[in-house]
Amino acid sequence: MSVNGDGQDSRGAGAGAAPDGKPAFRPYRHPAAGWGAATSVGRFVAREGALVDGPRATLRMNHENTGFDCPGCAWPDTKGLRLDVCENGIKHAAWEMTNKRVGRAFFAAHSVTELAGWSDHDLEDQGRLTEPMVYDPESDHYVPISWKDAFDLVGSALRALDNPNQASFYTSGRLGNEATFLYQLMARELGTNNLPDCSNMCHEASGRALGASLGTGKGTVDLKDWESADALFIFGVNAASNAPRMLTALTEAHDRGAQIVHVNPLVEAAATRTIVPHDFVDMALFKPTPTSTLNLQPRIGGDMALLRGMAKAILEQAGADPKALDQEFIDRHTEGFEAYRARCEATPWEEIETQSGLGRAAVLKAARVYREADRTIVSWCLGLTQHEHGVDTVREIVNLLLLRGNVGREGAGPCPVRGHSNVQGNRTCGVDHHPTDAFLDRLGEVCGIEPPREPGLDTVRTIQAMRAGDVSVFVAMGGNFALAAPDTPYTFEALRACDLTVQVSTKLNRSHIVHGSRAVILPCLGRTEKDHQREGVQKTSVEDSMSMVHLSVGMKRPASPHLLSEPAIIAGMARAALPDSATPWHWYVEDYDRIRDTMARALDGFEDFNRRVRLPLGFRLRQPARELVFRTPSGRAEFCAAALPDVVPAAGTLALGTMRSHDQWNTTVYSDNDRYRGIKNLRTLVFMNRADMRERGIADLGPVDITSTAKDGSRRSLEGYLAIPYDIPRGCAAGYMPEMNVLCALSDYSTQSDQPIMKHLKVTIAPAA
Ligand SMILES: Nc1nc2c(c(=O)[nH]1)N[C@H]1C(S)=C(S)[C@@H](COP(=O)(O)OP(=O)(O)OC[C@H]3O[C@@H](n4cnc5c(=O)[nH]c(N)nc54)[C@H](O)[C@@H]3O)O[C@H]1N2
Ligand SMILES: Nc1nc2c(c(=O)[nH]1)N[C@H]1C(S)=C(S)[C@@H](COP(=O)(O)OP(=O)(O)OC[C@H]3O[C@@H](n4cnc5c(=O)[nH]c(N)nc54)[C@H](O)[C@@H]3O)O[C@H]1N2
Ligand SMILES: [Mo]
Repeated sequence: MSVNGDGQDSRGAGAGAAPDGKPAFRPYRHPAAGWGAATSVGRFVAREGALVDGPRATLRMNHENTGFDCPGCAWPDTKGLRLDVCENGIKHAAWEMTNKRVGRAFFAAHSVTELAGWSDHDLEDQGRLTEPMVYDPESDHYVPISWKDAFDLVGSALRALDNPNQASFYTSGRLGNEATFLYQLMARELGTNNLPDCSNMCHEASGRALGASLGTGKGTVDLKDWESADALFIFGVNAASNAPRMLTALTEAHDRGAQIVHVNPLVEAAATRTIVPHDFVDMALFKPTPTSTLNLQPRIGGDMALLRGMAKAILEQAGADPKALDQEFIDRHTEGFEAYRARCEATPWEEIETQSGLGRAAVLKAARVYREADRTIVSWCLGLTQHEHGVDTVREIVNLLLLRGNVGREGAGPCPVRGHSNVQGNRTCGVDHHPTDAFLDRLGEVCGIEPPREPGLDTVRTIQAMRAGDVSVFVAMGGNFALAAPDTPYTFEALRACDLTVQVSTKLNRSHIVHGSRAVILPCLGRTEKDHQREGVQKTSVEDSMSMVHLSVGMKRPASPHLLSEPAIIAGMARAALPDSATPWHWYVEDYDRIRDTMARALDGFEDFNRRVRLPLGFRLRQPARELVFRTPSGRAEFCAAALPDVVPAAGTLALGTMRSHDQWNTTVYSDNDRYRGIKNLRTLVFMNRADMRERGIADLGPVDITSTAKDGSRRSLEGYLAIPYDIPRGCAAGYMPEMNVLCALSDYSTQSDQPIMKHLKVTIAPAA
């Protein structure tokens, strides 16, 4: 592929591997997981040279406090089932444990301008970073720098700012709780709440909606609830690829006769059948278990109309069947029911059908499943959140649950599927650009600092501020900001406008190549590695999607003797930036128990942290809503009577959602294949309905140009993508992030959540010019 200096061509950022064959599409007809997954793992682990460590490491993954937490997704570990690992978790760990290294010789051999022409896959595939590097503008190379000099450089840049709000501190959801706590303490001691994080791009909408409805920003259910639910509704998640351990829960639910309804414009692999890889008998017999009892394919953005229709049906039935509603629960625990009922009555069925893209019969079918279940869990991921009306949609889930008292009891409740393995813990431990006064008061008191009170910048606003020159120092604890953020060229300009960019990373990526006038790469230990400090080998803690906090301990020899742990890097930067700080930064790093002791005093729910986190399965953070304690203004769970948004694409346009392939971890693309969707050797594609293709004269695998129109009328294009005829509703299209971030205008973020609208771009698609 021809690329310009940014590794981009007219087809977007070159994220993928060089394809090793011709693009091909053949629908996948096998169960999810099973032997396909096992074979893929074998090949992958061998390629990374993690042959010895790969399989052995997985045996140590997700152990009761003696192994490391899977660095992959945030799905909880099944109690007792220590082998509950998955293809993508193993790949993710093996990618970190690779034998490949990128050291000073590599950087001496390749200038940054040259590396800018490499694909993202090739950058990361060089292996683990081994020592701190600084950008040398004279030679256009990264050159080695000592840790001390690197910290001094960061510290002097931070000290030189007129105002601490000219710095912004990003977190990608991998960071352990202890490092997270130190990181936000450093930012606040400096005097800023500029703590953007990756949840600004994934579950911000869920947090805000659950906070407004239930007074807690998290889900209320745990895995035990999954084991006793009668009905499971799974909205907008590609579980077989992105939360594969959910497959275990789905097969168990199916085996005990629960109803499982998947709601997704695409029928993903998890909505068919699976062979759970650790079920050796099923594996040997090729025996799949169904993972779905009903699949509904709404239009993109049509979920809220479906949920509203289900609620309307329940309310209509309540006249004849008083048991359809849990009136006692509604009376005792909720607020706003009458307004919500009126809103449902006033929403005509025709509107529900048009906006959901589903016939009335399908909506009633879903309502019947809900009506007939005593205990219902509704689970969701990005298919619901990355929309303009993501907050209203999640609140509609809660509305529906409240109607039948499905909150605060066993086997029932809302359950967002979080992304990165510790993204939830990051928020709990203080990474929040909009902290509450109560949080800041206590932090200030316990840590003896004067925390800033004005809200900080989130991801979108950090990019705007960098571009405008209002933020000049950007620090990223992990992640790949340049590619993960929307509007790739704009984000690149923003990063380049900085005086200093600091990337704390394990692997080389685009964010090292697109940098400020000054730039440092600070390489850190990965979660799989042993973290030796003065008082011995350290453990860190993480929080999963269901609020379980437990320990993770690395077991592998570090990729290089020069790596530092994330807490040590934060402490190094903090000491250099805050020479007069009374915070005992280095004393904390000598023994993470000391950090935990402070966290126990500063954070709600972390009392007695060091003891409780050492219990065999860790401990569960209190969930007030689970106990029917609602920290809302009314003290009750609050219905939301928002009107349905109009999500029907204008004539000639399509709604396009960006998503991950099976062989990818966010911006890390392992290969150009997407097994469960039947794709080989291709990422520059767009899935379309066959009728939409015919109408536009587009052939199967025919080249097309895609143009998005932003809210402000500005246009962005990708050229030469290949169209794949797919089972997706008319008017809808889908393709891969991060390549398609080129199409997302930075200004197109939700007015409800400030999240970039990554699942609902307004596009036209035409045969390539
Ligand atoms: N292997 C692997 N695991 C991962 C990740 C990874 O990249 N690779 N990423 C992690 C992270 S950070 C996150 S946040 C999660 C993301 O997990 P997902 O939310 O599964 O991520 P996406 O790939 O964006 O898939 C979104 C799903 O939503 C559907 N969808 C799109 N639009 C709509 C809509 O309007 N309505 C409905 N109902 N569905 C819709 C798509 O068809 C797709 O199935 O996964 C985490 N786990
Ligand atoms: N169009 C579109 N864009 C999206 C999305 C979408 O659905 N559509 N999804 C959004 C979502 S949900 C998310 S979460 C973001 C993801 O955004 P990020 O979290 O910023 O990106 P990742 O690709 O997960 O980051 C990968 C990099 O993390 C570093 N890394 C890996 N492990 C560690 C570690 O242990 N420590 C440290 N310090 N670094 C490590 C490696 O250097 C690696 O290159 O992307 C968002 N962007
Ligand atoms: Mo995410």
